[in-house]
Amino acid sequence: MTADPRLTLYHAPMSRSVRARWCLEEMGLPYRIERPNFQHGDVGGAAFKAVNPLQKIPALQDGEDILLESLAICDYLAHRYGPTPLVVTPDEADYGRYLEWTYFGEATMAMGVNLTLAHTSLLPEAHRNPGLAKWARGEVDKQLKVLAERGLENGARRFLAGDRLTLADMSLGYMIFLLKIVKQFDGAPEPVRAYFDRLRQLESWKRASAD
Ligand SMILES: N[C@@H](CCC(=O)N[C@@H](CS)C(=O)NCC(=O)O)C(=O)O
Repeated sequence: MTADPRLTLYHAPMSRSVRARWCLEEMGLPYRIERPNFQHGDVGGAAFKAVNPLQKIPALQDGEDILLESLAICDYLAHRYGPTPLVVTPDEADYGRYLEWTYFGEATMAMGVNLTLAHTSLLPEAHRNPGLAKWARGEVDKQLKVLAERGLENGARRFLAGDRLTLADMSLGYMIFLLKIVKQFDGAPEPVRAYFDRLRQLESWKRASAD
């Protein structure tokens, strides 16, 4: 009989828990999935507030501890249960760009992507603001251009740092995934589209994003 896994991921398809699950899959760690009811504004109902008072997905339970924030969860798994090639270490040449792109996914890109998503799909039509949607989409376009030119060096780089899959790709890959879901990715620069095609062929991505 196998023991219950120590790690539990609170997950919803297409949400940021895909990042955490991608990391778990890539590292081959045993985990259990909990699926709170993903109702916007009241995820998991009142009971889920004990896990995440903001009622957001993902959350990771490790024994008695609960950790929030998708990229913090990835960083935690990589360091607590690593070592893993998913991390670029300070002695490697690409350490700086690894940090830059890992943070970029949530700190810079999320605002434009979230507003695009909200004002093109998520909100009821009467609450959408076309001007805001246009502005947000413009920000995202600039970011995708920078991702193509500075991040992927116009296709010369297969991954963002260290010439291998890292947490930086998990950070950005998920943002691109969101844009695709809301049909805002078609006009993206070619190196970014080719990059996402590479990512989504990975078995770990397929398992993380399947359901
Ligand atoms: N910065 C957080 C964002 C968490 C977040 O906003 N999660 C979304 C799904 S991607 C959510 O739970 N939304 C439900 C809601 O807002 O009601 C992270 O990276 O974990």
